[in-house]
Amino acid sequence: ATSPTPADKFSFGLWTVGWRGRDPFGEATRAPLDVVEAVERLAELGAWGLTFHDDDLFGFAATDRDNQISRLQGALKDTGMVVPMVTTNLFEHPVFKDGGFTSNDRSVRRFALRKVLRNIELAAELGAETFVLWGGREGAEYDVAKDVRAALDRYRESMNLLTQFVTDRGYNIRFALEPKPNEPRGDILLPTVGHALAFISTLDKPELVGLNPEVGHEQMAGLNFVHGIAQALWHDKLFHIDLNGQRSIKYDQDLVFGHGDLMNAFALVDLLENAGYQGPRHFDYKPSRTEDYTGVWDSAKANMATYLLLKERAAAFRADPEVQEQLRVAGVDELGKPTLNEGESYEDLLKTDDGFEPEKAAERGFGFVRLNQLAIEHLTGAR
Ligand code: 3MF
Ligand code: MG
Ligand code: MG
Ligand code: MG
Repeated sequence: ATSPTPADKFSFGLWTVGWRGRDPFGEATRAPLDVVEAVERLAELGAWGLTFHDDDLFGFAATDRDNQISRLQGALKDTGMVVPMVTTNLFEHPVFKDGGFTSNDRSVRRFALRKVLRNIELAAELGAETFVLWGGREGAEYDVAKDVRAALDRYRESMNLLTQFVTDRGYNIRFALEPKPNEPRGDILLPTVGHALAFISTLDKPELVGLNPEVGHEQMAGLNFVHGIAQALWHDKLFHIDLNGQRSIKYDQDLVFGHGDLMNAFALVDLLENAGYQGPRHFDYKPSRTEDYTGVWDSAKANMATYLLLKERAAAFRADPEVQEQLRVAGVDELGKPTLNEGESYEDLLKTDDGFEPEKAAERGFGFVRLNQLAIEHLTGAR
């Protein structure tokens, strides 16, 4: 059950398996990875798709752009892999040190937009249906150095331009914003799922813009990722997802999926599999710096294996009659029932004395702990 197939829709960023282990304190620990090898290896492991930033494939200078694109296309053709999502790098080159779309320098903002427009053309050519934007440098270290309201105006101006562009060109592409609270900037704009959802509702074409939430990013802010994803689904805004692992509020760890908060990962897979999410299961992780290439491919495999294990465990949890009984005791289904009767008004409600006794109702034990223990027993394979 832990052998992935393309039907599972597992995809990986080229920058994930291709991460060379460079961090703020140390040099790279691994040699560069060629895109053709990345596609071939991932295909062998049962993945379905590869995603990339413009700079991952042909570098910022883009001197070898056409050749690299055709080498990628060749590998896709040979393996049957697809490119479901393309993204852009507006964070690495020093020109973006104060941001891309929201740099205080207007000439940088114009350059950033041109860079993105070009990469959207490439995304369309490769058949990608999602274009992710992670604004890692859209932020500040100093409160007096960034007019946040003006920055949001510029962010909106950029998103409105991009949605107009794909509409005019007839591209079948939607955008997914990726929130992150901090790192590399001291504070990043649109720091959480909730901030990004509110921003999207102010755009010209909100239907073309959704989210690409990342497990570790919400957890870096101390938030519950499953709650964030549930709300994104509720708003119909879960266009894409970055799966990985994070252990509490600290730097962005990008561990293998499930190697952080395993219980939250279990609940996440349960939610994704039962809420009708049809999009890619995309891994944005970093093979730890301690690993050689054997460790890189083992870790790529581990992401998919963990997802499939959790999917199997979640299905067993749902099918267990004891769990079903405990869900009933806990009132989990009861919350699905509207609070008022059909056609009932607040006047009716005010008039009704349904004999409710607060003291009596307060005696109810919800049995949530027993329910959670049943989840743990399924998760650990004890049931
Ligand atoms: C950084 C990230 C990014 C984004 C990517 C967009 C480099 O913390 O998560 O990875 O995911 O830029 O897809
Ligand atoms: Mg990240
Ligand atoms: Mg991360
Ligand atoms: Mg990410």
